[in-house]
Amino acid sequence: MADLPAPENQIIERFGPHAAYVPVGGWGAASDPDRRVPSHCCFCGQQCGMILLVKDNVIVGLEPWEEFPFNHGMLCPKGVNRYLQSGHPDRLRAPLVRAPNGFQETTWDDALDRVARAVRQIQAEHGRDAFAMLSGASLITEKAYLAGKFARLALKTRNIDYNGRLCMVSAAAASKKAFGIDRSANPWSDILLAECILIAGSNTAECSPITTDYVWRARDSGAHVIVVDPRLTPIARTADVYLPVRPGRDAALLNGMLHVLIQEDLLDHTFIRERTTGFEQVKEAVSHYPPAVAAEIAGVHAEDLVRAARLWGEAKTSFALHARGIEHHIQGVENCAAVINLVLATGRIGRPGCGYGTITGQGNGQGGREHGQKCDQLPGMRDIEDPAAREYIARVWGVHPDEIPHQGLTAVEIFEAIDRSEIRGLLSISFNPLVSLPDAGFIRNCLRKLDFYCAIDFFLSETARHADVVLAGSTQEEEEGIVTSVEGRVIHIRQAVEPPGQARQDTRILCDLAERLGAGDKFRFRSTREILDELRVASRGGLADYYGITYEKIDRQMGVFWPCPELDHPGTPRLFEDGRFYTGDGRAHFIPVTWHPPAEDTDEEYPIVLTSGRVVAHYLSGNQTRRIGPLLDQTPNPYVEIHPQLAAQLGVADGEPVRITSRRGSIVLPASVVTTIRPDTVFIPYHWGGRQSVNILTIRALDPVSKIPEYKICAVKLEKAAAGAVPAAEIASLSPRHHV
Ligand SMILES: Nc1nc2c(c(=O)[nH]1)N[C@H]1C(S)=C(S)[C@@H](COP(=O)(O)OP(=O)(O)OC[C@H]3O[C@@H](n4cnc5c(=O)[nH]c(N)nc54)[C@H](O)[C@@H]3O)O[C@H]1N2
Ligand SMILES: Nc1nc2c(c(=O)[nH]1)N[C@H]1C(S)=C(S)[C@@H](COP(=O)(O)OP(=O)(O)OC[C@H]3O[C@@H](n4cnc5c(=O)[nH]c(N)nc54)[C@H](O)[C@@H]3O)O[C@H]1N2
Ligand code: SF4
Ligand SMILES: [Mo]
Repeated sequence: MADLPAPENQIIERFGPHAAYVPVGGWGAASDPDRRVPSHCCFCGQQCGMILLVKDNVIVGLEPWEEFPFNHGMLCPKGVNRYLQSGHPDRLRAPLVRAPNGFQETTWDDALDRVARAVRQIQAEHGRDAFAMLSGASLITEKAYLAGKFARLALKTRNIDYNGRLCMVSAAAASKKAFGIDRSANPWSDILLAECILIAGSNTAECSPITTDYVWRARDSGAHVIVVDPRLTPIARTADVYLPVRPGRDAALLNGMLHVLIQEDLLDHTFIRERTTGFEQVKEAVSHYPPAVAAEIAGVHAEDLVRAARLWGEAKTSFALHARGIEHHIQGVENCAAVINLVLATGRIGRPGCGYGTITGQGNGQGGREHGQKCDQLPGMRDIEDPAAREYIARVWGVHPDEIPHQGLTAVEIFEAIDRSEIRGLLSISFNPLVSLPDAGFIRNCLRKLDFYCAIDFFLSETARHADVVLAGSTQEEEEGIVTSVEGRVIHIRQAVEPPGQARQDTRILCDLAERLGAGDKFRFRSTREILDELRVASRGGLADYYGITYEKIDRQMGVFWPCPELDHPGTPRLFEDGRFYTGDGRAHFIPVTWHPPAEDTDEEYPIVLTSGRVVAHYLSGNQTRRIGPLLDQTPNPYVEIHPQLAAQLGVADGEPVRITSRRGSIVLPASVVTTIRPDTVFIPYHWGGRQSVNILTIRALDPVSKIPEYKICAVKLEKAAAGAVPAAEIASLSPRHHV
């Protein structure tokens, strides 16, 4: 593999170490490729445009795609290094079956027959819903749509859910309630026009690096920035007001800000009267949060809270952004609603420079939550329990409405049903739950209880190591398709290479399995284009209407924002411009919020708050980025961020091992002593498995509405550990065999 270009060949933008780069001359083996394929990053929801350089069926390098309007050629370190995934020696090249000493390769016929046999046997003995499916939002939308249809018509199970359940669902539920639709309301160009930007629970610079560029460009034009985060993240360092909230106290803090807006009459009364419902109830709810009370609960200074409220209230335009920091809570939906209440009270939505959005996480975090791989959803963002929706989708699929199973269990609930032996078989695609779900000890036991487990992946993940059959699937760049980015912009993923060896395209695997399960006639797709054509019709008339979206139109327009109901419709970059919302009454709905404590608050025995999240170099469970040398070098191992005061109490110096224990388990990690975290809180990045996994400690507590886990808070105790107690990366059993 070629070396990275020397630093002098890079223009490192002003962003410092967590930078977005514009490479000069490209990355990797930029010379003499067979083809240049303009496409998008396979990682996060920013979905940066980039030109893939292909030689001999391998992506060997990248060039900036300057014309793509979202990122103008800029990439973060993950994007810059993504090409190293192609042709990787760890790549699964044939299906695997469990053998006495690990896995052995087999033929596709044998592997698929085994899966079909297991499905039939388990369903005959325990009922159809005893076989479950888990899917993912890294998948292109065609695959996501196919997964939902496959579960309902081929597996005939109600139990399908997806990894967006760990990610997007709190924001989705709040947006659906307040606006009647679940999409960021604005194109990101509106950020540039905002006078005030509120960022709550988002490590923007590391996790949505291109969004940082928008925020900082707005700042250069005079915008004020407010950041709410228990850690002084890179974006927080450049904020006008930084509110170092104690984890799990956002609802009180945000209610406190609205209290100030009401008291100081910084409201848009006309908007509230003509375009909304429910303000009086919200006014009553926030009356209990005067600044002193809210600040006391939130662990911030009351003056800062008031200053933040005034900056928001006095601005003429504004943009509110939030991410998992306020969403990964048992109060996740209410936290999002509390942000929306600020937006509605000041009437700042549906106009240039006036916006709101959750920052989507996974590559297809948006498109992956629209077309039916959620347990409660049918394509087009339709409700699976709505009789009209069932009837419409049944017609598109050529079945009777009664043949579509009803709502099933969510991701964590599926594991709880496995624990109760109600679910006996599992098929997963694009999901690594052993690393990513909370309470990893429990999840591991569930995997052991399964009668049969099949994983579809292109790298052997920690979870796939528990499988009976592993099907060698495809990466993002191995099938043509669409993805919907953070802005709601539908973009075109071009196929750059074919799957290597015997590996197969994910869509073909699902269609082949459907054939063996007796549903082949519903899965006769010869290409993803044919899947998109069916999806367009299936979504027609739904909230997420894609009928007017084709690959060619996306190419012509550099993306199409949905809804796009007709072929000659240009798409809808900014929602609600006509003043109407997608709710039954056409108005936006205020939602009253009352703060309540987290599922597991600190006490004498477990006195410290543990929170978790990400670093710039790694992606999600790390199954992809831990195999890429430059990214692994940047952050080779997890660590625990500790404030110097707490470190002194523990007698721990930077780099020394610390044992972190919760009621569910215990791990040892090196201390990273930093002044950028609250002294009552520690932080661990979650991209590692085995004994390095923070999810050994986290709690299996769910938001009652969205069913998202409370990853962002549990109670722990810390002690200095013996020298040498930090586990080495578990190379043989749990970590990648090679990295390139
Ligand atoms: N580098 C990188 N980028 C990614 C990803 C990745 O794995 N790596 N994953 C993508 C995905 S799927 C997602 S979901 C996004 C996630 O993007 P983010 O949500 O920005 O990332 P996190 O690190 O999960 O958490 C964000 C911040 O929440 C803060 N926080 C913790 N508890 C609280 C709290 O109670 N209140 C508040 N206000 N803040 C709190 C943390 O200190 C952290 O800085 O990133 C996407 N982009
Ligand atoms: N403690 C803690 N835990 C967390 C979080 C946190 O902040 N703290 N964040 C949560 C969040 S927001 C998220 S999104 C989840 C993510 O958790 P997961 O979804 O489990 O993590 P991924 O690494 O995306 O796992 C996806 C798997 O899909 C594979 N894959 C990717 N693309 C494709 C494809 O096109 N086809 C196929 N067949 N396979 C593919 C990858 O190789 C990988 O093995 O983690 C959650 N877990
Ligand atoms: S990981 Fe996200 S920000 Fe980084 S290059 Fe890829 S899409 Fe862009
Ligand atoms: Mo996520």
